[in-house]
Amino acid sequence: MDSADGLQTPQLTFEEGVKAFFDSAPPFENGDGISEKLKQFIAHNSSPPDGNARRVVCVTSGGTTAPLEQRCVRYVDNFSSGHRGATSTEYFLKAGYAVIFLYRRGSFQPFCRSLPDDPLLECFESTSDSNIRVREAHAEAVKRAIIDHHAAVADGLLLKLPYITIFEYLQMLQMTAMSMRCLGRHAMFYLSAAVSDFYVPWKDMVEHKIQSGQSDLLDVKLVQVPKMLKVLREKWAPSAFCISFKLETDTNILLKKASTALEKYKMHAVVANELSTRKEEVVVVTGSARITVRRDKSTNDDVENPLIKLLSGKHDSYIEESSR
Ligand code: PAZ
Repeated sequence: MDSADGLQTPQLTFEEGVKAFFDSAPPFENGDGISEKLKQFIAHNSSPPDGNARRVVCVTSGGTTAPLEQRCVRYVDNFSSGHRGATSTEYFLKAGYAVIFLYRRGSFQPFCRSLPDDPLLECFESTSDSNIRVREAHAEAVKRAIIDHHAAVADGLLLKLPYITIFEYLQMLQMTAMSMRCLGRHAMFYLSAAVSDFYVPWKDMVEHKIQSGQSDLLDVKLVQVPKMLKVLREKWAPSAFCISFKLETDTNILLKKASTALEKYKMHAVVANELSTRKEEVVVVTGSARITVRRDKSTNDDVENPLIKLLSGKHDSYIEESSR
């Protein structure tokens, strides 16, 4: 990449690129508070009052943004509604996992999928005596969302951590992974977030809103985000069971790209999905196997139901391997 003064910046090694990413990131707000929440959540689930230690999965969900200005008005976004992550979280909880839900602020939330777009305004109405009540049509969905969500949080089984930018996402993923190291093979990463491939390093970013009218061209240089899957596997949580996702719009390259990611980042499985059919079917690529998982339309099931059953079974085998 050329620097602003036109000189060539020397190529960084992978490790230098990772260091440069974190060194150049803006300060991580409330890092101590998040670290404390993670510590308590993991301690609670690894030695809970009932004595039954739980597996812990970190589900990443939604898309990261890459800001173009420090006082950000404009940014490059990554498509993801968060539906996959939110739905998967519900099925992981059902399967007995405790879930750290690392999600894009404003994206879909667990247990709220069947609520309308604007739940506050659409689910509630005022009564003649100026009270508020739930509209009959939404009563069941609101009740389920509140009961199931509050139960998961109150029982210490669901920890929700919001991010917006690629900086916040990777800082939190790193912190979460380091906190989960003590769980060894009982930890899982289910990385369904759509993560920026390119970003503007904080130190190269203009402070104020980019002005239009000065030129017909917007000249912004984006740098490749180091592939943190590799760092996660090798350094942050080397014993954890790791699943990443691969999204493509061209089905001709999807499985090849998923196999490459499996090998390159030493994932235990890569879930391949195509944009328009992602809610109908996915292909789980592990070793030389490619397993197609489809949703059961006859029961109006979610594709995440059989997917999480399959992956938690593979996680079982991974844990058992170590005790042989
Ligand atoms: O969030 P969503 O349900 O709308 O979409 C899910 C998804 C397609 C973002 C996810 O399944 C996925 O493939 N994530 C990884 C994207 C990537 O290749 O970077």
